[in-house]
Amino acid sequence: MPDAALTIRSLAARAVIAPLARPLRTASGEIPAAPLLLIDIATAQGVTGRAYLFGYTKATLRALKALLEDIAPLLAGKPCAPYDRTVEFERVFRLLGRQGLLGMALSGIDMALWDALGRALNQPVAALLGGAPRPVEAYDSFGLIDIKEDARRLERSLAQGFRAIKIKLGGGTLAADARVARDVRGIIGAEVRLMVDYNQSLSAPEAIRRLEALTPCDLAWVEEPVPAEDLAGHAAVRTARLAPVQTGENWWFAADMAKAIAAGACDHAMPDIMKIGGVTGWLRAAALAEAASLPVSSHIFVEASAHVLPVTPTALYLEYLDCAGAVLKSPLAVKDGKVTAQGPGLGMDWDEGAVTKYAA
Ligand code: SMN
Ligand code: MG
Repeated sequence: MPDAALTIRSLAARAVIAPLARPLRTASGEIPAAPLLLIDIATAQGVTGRAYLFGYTKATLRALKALLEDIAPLLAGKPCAPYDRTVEFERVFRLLGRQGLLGMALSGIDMALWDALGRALNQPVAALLGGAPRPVEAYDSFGLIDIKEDARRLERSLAQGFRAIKIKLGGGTLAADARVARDVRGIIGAEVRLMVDYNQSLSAPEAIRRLEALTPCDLAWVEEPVPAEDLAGHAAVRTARLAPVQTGENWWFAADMAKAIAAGACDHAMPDIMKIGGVTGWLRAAALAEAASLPVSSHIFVEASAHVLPVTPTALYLEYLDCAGAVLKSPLAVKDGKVTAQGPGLGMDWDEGAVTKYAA
C-alpha cells in the first residue's frame, strides 16, 4: 500500500494513428487505421495512469489533445479518486453538458485514474472493483464483408476459438445484405452465433424489411439498425420480433442508457467505456442493465472492457476489435475465443517505439 493517497500531478496527451489488423469498413465509410489519443496522468507519488481515446477520425485528435490539456489544471493537486473526480466534473460541466469530445475526454481521464490506482496497489482494476480477471467470452468483430477477402479471416476466427462473429451490413442493397449474411453463415456453420451491425444506416420500416429477408441466417442480434438517438425506431424494430435489438455504443453516460431502457429500445446493451463515463460510468450502466435484465456486451476498448465485464452482473460478450494493439507492449491475446484482463491497473504499457513511429 502507498503511504498516502495518490495525488494527481499532471496530464500528457499524444496523438497516434495506429494501424489496424484490417481496415474497418462501415455503412458510413472506412476507418483505415485507428486515430488514438494516448493519455498519461502522472501522480506526485511517481505512478502514471494510462488510457486511450478512440477518435473515429483523425480530425478529432488535435481538439481532443487541447481539451485534455486544458482540463489538466482542474485535476492538478487533487486526489486520484475517480468517483470524486466524476462527481466534480458533473458539477463543473453541468451547464455545458458532457456529450461529444468532452464526454470522451472525461471518460478517458476516469480510466487513467483507475489505472493509476491499480498500479499503485499492484492490482488489476478488476480486483479493485471486487472481482478478478477471468477469461471473458469474446466475439470477433468484422466490418463490411468482402467474402473473397474475408473467407480466410473468418476461418481464422473459428480456429482462434471464437464462437460468435459480428459483421457489418448496410453498405448496399437488401439483396447484397442477404447474400453476404448467407455466405458468412455458410462459412461459420449453424452453431456459431452471428450478429449484424447496421451502424444506424436504416429507417425502422427498412430495417424490418431487411430483417425479414435475413431470418434464415438466425441472427443473435441486430445492432443499431436505425440512428442511435431514434429510440422509438429501435423499439419499433424490436416489436417486429425478427431479431433481438442491440444498441448502446453511442450512449453518453448512464443517463442516455436509462432513456433507452425506458423507451423499450433494446434487448441487449453495449455501452462504450469511452462514452459511458469510463470505469465509473460503466459501473452505473452495469447496475441499470442488471435491474432491466439486459445482457451487456462491450464496445471496442478491449483492454479496459476485460476488467469491467467480470464485475458486470449480466455480462455477455467482449467485442474483440483490437484498436490499440499496435502501440501496446503487450496486446490482449485471444485464447479459445476468450480474453483475460491484464494488470496491474488496466494493463496497458505504451510501446514507445511504436508511439513515435505512428505519431500523428
Ligand atoms: C464500430 C466500432 C469501431 C468503429 C466504428 C464502428 C462499431 C462496432 O459500430 O460495433 O464495432
Ligand atoms: Mg456497432
